[in-house]
Amino acid sequence: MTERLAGKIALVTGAAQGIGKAIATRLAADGATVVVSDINGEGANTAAAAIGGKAKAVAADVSDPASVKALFAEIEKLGGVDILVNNASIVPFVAWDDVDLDHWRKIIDVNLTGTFIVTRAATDQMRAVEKAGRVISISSNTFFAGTPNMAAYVAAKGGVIGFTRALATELGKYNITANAVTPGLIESDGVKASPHNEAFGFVEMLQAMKGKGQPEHIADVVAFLASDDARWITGQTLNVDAGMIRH
Ligand code: NAD
Ligand code: 4PL
Repeated sequence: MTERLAGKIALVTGAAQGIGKAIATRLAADGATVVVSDINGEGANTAAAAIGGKAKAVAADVSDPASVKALFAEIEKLGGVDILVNNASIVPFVAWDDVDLDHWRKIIDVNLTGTFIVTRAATDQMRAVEKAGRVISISSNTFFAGTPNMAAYVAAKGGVIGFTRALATELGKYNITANAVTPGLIESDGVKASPHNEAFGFVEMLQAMKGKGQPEHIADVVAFLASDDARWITGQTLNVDAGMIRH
């Protein structure tokens, strides 16, 4: 598409499928070297092969510090990360009556603590080489809507927004920006295979524009936030949902 990310190294977590794969594809199309990471190593290999060129698959579980340490050792060999996209998450559909402590802990562990673990390692690597860095975290418009059957997820996604605001303050002096994106319902691989796929009718009724949200709608906005055009934006949450939420 462009060469605006030429020379940059981007890490996308949860990039074997869905929104993460679309983001990795778009950043590669803009000229970045993309590390396609996922807990599903086989899926990451397939996605990286489909992207081709400079894409490289590295399996990692964002909630496992040892696994994340090994991931960043690989990225170090490439020259160190410039752009981090925190995309990996579990997207549950669990009725409130079934939300127990085990579920709550699992969702907070992967979706919020995983974001912290990867961001800690990434920003340390960015600072070590004094790079202008980007941290872009995928939250969700469920944080604004209080969407049903996702209580722990909504809490974790709110945590990602709070973390992003604090991170922007902490990292501005290092020329690293931190922003969040809140997609609405997107027809990703995960959603297509889940009960969320039945919600499109209701969600489209609330959207200002009609149609089903696609992974590329999110990838294009992430590519903008990763680009030099977005250099004066930090600590922000960009809502990308065809106008379902107005705030
Ligand atoms: P998806 O389920 O299709 O893909 C998620 C990927 O993350 C999978 O490949 C999975 O293996 C990986 N993953 C899960 N746990 C992991 C872990 N511990 N470590 C590393 N990778 C892990 O999901 P999606 O719909 O493409 O969602 C992508 C992002 O967008 C998520 O952050 C999700 O919360 C967010 N989001 C999705 C929607 C939607 O409607 N699809 C809406 C708003 C926000
Ligand atoms: C509006 O993030 O944003 C369902 C499932 N509906 O994961 C989401 C909406 C889902 C969403 C989400």
